Amino acid sequence: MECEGRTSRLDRERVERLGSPLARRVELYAEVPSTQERAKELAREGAPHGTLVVAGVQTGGRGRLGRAWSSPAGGLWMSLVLRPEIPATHAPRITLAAAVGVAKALREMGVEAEIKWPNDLLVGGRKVCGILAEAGFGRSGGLEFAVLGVGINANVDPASVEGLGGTSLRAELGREVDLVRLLAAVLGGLEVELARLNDFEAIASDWRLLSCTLGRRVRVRRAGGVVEGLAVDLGPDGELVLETGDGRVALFEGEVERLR
Ligand code: BT5
Repeated sequence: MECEGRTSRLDRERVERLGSPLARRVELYAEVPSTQERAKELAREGAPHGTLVVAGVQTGGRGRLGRAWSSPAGGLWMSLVLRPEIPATHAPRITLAAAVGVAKALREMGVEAEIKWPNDLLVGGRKVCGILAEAGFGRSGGLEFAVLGVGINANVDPASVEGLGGTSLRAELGREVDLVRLLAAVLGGLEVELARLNDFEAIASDWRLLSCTLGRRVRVRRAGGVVEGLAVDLGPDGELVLETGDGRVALFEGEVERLR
């Protein structure tokens, strides 16, 4: 099966020839409700580490907290089944590692991607990629699997994401992106970062360098209300540390807005 993007396509043979340890098993769809849901199904059925689900279009793509993720033709919509050997408490590191790995891959392609805490990749302040990591725990509480979803607006029509504050690689680079090459670069970046999940400081220091959140005054909306302050650091569990008028506050979830 082949999936038509706009002019690039996800060619099954080329995807299978990637030879990445993160593409040991591949399911490729022209269209699927959500690669994330499909990968979770596979993970629960025992699919091995490195099972990749990739689609040309998603009709029910989603982000965090059940939000919709727009996934028209031309994008790279993918989810990976991971079985990392890390304690369950380290699961939040997967999101950070993935943001670093994908940001580096995009930079190698000439796109100045920056990480907005916790999981967005922006170019010039516009979102080009969303990352969603979800963990599955065993009965004993150990981390059984993680499903890592990455959605990249590669060659999507900019008009379809502009209203969402998004941009596309094609708009930034002024040319079409080869989706299989992009996939290879992303898998390569992820492989490097995921191999060092037990070395949080290495990932965190790269995250800090790539971040567009640290050093800024921000307003964060979260379940407990709104907090404003100076974003000063990334904590050991991926939390954003804010310096506020009432001292330091660590945030584990929320939406960041930059203040001028
Ligand atoms: C995310 O959520 O950024 C994670 C998105 C993960 C998508 C991938 S695609 C492959 C896999 N399969 C899935 O079903 N999901 C994963 P969040 O931080 O909650 O951001 C969602 C918000 O981003 C939405 O509420 C919109 O405002 C905005 N948005 C939606 N689609 C967008 C797009 N294509 N480009 C830019 N922004 C978008």
